[in-house]
Amino acid sequence: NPIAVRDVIVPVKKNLAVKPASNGQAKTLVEMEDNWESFTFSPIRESQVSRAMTRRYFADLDNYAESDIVIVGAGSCGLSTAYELAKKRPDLKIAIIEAGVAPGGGAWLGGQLFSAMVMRKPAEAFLNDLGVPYDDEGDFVVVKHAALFTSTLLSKVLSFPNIKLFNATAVEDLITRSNPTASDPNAVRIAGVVTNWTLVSMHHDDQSCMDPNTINAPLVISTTGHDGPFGAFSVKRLVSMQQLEKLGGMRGLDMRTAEDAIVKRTREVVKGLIVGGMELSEVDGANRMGPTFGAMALSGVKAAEEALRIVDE
Ligand code: AHZ
Repeated sequence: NPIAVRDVIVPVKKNLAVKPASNGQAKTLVEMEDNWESFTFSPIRESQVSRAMTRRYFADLDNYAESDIVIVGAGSCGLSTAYELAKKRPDLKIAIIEAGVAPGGGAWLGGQLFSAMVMRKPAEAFLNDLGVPYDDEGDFVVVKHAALFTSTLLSKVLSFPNIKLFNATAVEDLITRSNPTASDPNAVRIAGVVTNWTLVSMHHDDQSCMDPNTINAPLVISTTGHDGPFGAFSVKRLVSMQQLEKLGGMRGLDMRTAEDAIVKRTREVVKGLIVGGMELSEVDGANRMGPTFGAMALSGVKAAEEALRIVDE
């Protein structure tokens, strides 16, 4: 418990013993064409599917319980950070925790319900690196669909063997260790994250206490976006645990200043916690930028650079 039975499996009397898959050559799609009458899938038993999924998931939970870096939030900034880190350092174990089922945050559309995504120069360098095509409009470039950017970035990030994305999983708290300094005897360093499946996080009020899980990591990079039902998670927690006096609060929209500010200020805010992307606007009181995404990509590049500086210290 608490697991609901959703349907029953109807046993088929014959074929209960599943034969091992044939070792013959895999069929090509062309060979399947015009042969649909004789078409059949390889045999399977339901438990094989369950085990194929759960064995990997629990091995990943075990493996990533000690990670080198945890990235909180898989929006445009978090994914850009992950891409840069994994590209440069295949030796680091990187866990990404994303509260939503669908990773990508606000980067599936360019703005409002429009498709095209705008990036101001010089952020096209990131698109060139990824291999995402764009129209050059002078001082800015336009990707024909934001989903082309996000899906390309996501597919590259997920292909790195040293990255595991735990989606539908929320960071509920930060792990801290006492780290007193001359100016602040109550200072802490961040030493990992406390997680729970998001559906569980959403039901703390109407179910009995459901304790969370944990991931230890010497470095956490938080990119949870600006304040909202889920956003600005880590920096709000820094205030409630008295590691930041207060948040500056994101200011009104000004594309001209917002993007430079976010990239320049991407940094380690409290020992062991780098903040990037729009979450940072809440720390410093930077302007909102609206539907331009260059700062999210380059804040990710800067967050990765800061992280590697700390890791190599
Ligand atoms: O689900 C969130 C989203 O995918 C996830 N997230 C938030 N809280 C979390 C938590 N645990 C795990 N506690 C959490 N995941 O973080 C992701 C944030 O993505 P985003 O796209 O909102 O943020 P970003 O900083 O990568 O990009 C911001 C995009 C915006 S908003 C904006 C404006 O309004 O001005 N402009 C841009 C470019």
